[in-house]
Amino acid sequence: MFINWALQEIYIKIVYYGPGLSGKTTNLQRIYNQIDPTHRGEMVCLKTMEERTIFFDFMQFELPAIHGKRPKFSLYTVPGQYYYAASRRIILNGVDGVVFIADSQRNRLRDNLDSLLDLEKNLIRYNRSLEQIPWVIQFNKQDMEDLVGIEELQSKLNFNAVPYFTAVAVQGTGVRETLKTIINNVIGEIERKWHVENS
Ligand SMILES: Nc1nc2c(ncn2[C@@H]2O[C@H](COP(=O)(O)OP(=O)(O)OP(=O)(O)O)[C@@H](O)[C@H]2O)c(=O)[nH]1
Ligand SMILES: [Mg+2]
Repeated sequence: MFINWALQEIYIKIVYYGPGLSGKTTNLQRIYNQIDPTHRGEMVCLKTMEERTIFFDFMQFELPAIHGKRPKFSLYTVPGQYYYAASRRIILNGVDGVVFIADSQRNRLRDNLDSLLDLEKNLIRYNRSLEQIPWVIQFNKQDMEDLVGIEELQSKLNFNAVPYFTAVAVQGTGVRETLKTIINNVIGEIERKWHVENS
C-alpha cells in the first residue's frame, strides 16, 4: 500500500495467484469488462501466442473515497507455468491482498498445492506470510468433469480458513464476489493498522 498525501490517493495492490490455466487471466478479463471505462485504465496482458501469461496481466481501477482518500486498485495476475518463478516473485513485491485461483479438477489438485507452497515461499522472501496478509480462494472451473468436492478442496488447500468461492470464471460466475471480498478484507486490514498506528 502506498499513500499519495498530496493527491489524497491510496494505492492498493492485489495479486491473482495460482497454477497454470486455473483461470487467473480470465478473472481479470471479466472484471475489466464489467467496470465502467471512466473508472479504469487499460488492461495490459503480456502473453505467449497460446494466450499464456508470460510476465503478468495488469489493470487499475478506482473506487469512491473512503475517509477522504480515493482507493486506486492495481490487479495483477502471475504466470502460472512453473518456469516463470522469477516473475511470480517480483510481482508479489508490495502486495496487499492475494486471490488464489485454484483449478477444481481432480488431476490439478497437486498443482494447486504446489502453487500455494510456491506462494508461501515467495512471500517469506519479503518477510510476509499467508497468515498475515488478507487472501481468499476461488475454486474455479466448477463446470468441468471429475471435480474434487468442496470439502476436500477446503481441507487440502484452505489451511488458513480464509473466505472461499466456487466459480466458473469463463462464464463470469463467482468473479465479482471473489473480488469484492478481497477488496473489503484489504480495506479492513488497512483501517485496522491505521487505528493501531494512531491510537
Ligand atoms: N471450462 C472452463 N474453462 C475456463 C474457466 N476459467 C478459465 N477457463 C479457460 O481455461 C483456459 C486458461 O485460462 P486463463 O485465464 O488463461 O488461465 P491462467 O490462470 O491465466 O493461466 P496462465 O497464464 O498460464 O497462468 C482458457 O482457455 C480459459 O478460457 C472455467 O471456469 N471453466
Ligand atoms: Mg494468465
